Amino acid sequence: AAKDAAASGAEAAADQGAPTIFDKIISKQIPANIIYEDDSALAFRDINPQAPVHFLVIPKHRDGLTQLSKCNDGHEKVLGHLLVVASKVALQEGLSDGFRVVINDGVNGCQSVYHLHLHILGGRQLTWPPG
Ligand code: IU
Repeated sequence: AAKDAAASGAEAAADQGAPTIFDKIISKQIPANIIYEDDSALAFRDINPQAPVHFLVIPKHRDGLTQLSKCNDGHEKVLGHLLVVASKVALQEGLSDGFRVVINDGVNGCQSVYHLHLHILGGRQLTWPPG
């Protein structure tokens, strides 16, 4: 219940445009292991990796995308770009035998940071279904 309350609080803050920890990574206020950057996307290694390779791809301009379920038709270009970046960086990271892309959405999806992000996991045989 405490975790749910915390998640709802984070969601509410982000919806109001409050900076998230990822905004601070984008602005280089806090350090991250950045492995790819362009005008609209950033990829960096997850601080708590769940696989030998685990990185996140995020939009630099959140533009209302606190979570996937807040997207609209105007987000098609950036959403497509994030997937292209995910694939390019996965190959750059040596994941030629395959990888997984995950977007956690909301409380039931175990989302903890309300700034849209793709998880890319690989470097070992992954299992299915996820928890
Ligand atoms: P989630 O899908 O919102 O649960 O994922 C958030 C991820 O962000 C999670 O895997 C964290 O380990 C990761 N992360 C990070 O890489 N750097 C940070 O400063 C913070 C979280 I806070």
